[in-house]
Amino acid sequence: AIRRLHAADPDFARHLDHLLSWESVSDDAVNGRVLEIIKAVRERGDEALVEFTQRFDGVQATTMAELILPRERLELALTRISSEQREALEKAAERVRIYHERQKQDSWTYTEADGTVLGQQVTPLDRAGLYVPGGKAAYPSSVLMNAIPAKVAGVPEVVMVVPTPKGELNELVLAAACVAGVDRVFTIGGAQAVAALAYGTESVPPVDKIVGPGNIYVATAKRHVFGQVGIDMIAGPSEILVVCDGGTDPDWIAMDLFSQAEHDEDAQSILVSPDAAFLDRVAESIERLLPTMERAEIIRTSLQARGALILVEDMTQAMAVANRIAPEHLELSVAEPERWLPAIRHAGAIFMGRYTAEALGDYCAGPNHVLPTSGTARFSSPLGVYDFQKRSSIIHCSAEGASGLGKVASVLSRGESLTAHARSAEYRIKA
Ligand code: HSO
Ligand code: ZN
Repeated sequence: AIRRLHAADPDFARHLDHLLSWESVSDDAVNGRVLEIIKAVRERGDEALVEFTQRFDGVQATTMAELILPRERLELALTRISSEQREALEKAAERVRIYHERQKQDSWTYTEADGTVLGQQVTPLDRAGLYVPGGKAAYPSSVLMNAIPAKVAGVPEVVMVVPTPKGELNELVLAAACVAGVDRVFTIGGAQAVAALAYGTESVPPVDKIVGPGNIYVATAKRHVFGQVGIDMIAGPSEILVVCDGGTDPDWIAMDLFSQAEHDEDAQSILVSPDAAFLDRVAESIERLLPTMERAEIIRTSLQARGALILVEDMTQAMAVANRIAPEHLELSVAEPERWLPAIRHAGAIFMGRYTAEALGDYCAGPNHVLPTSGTARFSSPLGVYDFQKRSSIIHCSAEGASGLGKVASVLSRGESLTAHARSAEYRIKA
């Protein structure tokens, strides 16, 4: 059964800390292997890539040419899926695009009285790399969520890598890549694909930033190439926190908890409510519905290991618990969600009201489903267009402006004993 916690329990804070604690595995053996792989790809390029792909993915290819999918192959994938699937992908992509258009940052300038102009110029990255996992977590929806913001930002080239264990292509993933506007796909994966994207090989162009989820080898490789390229956050297991006032159908809430639990055994699903009888009813729904689930075993393990039903005094206390958890997904399944929204300080995405299932946000509402996990919503934000844009400062001094600023810079630079700085500024001071 899923654990029950009571916020009035004097040990509650300790129990909650324990429940939330999550050690992202860092394994010395994995680290060593990954460093070797990166070194080999840097030194031997395509040759090493092909070798690793044969060895780790069981792929027959003997040249990199066989591991490249042109845009036409993506278009073919679009004809191989059902029209229902195609329409759903296109609808989702359109909504994600419209939402993300709003995130675009624009360049700006302002002019001072003496004619000096100051500003910020926003530019997209030249090239972004998208990692897509091959195995059970190959999500076409994640292709949309990672590639569309890059395209909206104006990134000219989005390169995708996806391993094909035993050479098997996932048509839905390729179709999603097509719809999202991915420019090139390489059927490589693991640390070797990350290394190729970071440093480039004869066939794989080096990118400026690598985004997308992956297994421990991929995550470890991303950490190692950070600095050479940018990376997105390293995602932990998926989480959902539902806050419910007791007025929602308990079956709906149970299924919302399952929807994250089914991602993997380490996923975390928590319900908080001030209504003890409601918690009983949800517990009953969980027991009744669980055996009907295709992924019952994963869900059971996840709920047992990391799930909880938490009884609180009132909604104010529920908000405090939510902020302590800083969840990736927060459902406010209550009568007046707007009333509680201002009290939420930390959450990746907030799902308002009884009708907004998190699953809608995972696929097609519009906002991104790549969100900060493991409490990192305290200091970070959903993946967005801004992750594929950067800013350059603009300074354009008028003669008068340079003269005025020259005096300030001169004093400060002499204070730092940097006389070239001082004289450079002083040359421009009007006599
Ligand atoms: N809930 C996941 C995203 C996803 N759900 C993909 C279904 N497919 C992110 O936490
Ligand atoms: Zn999900």
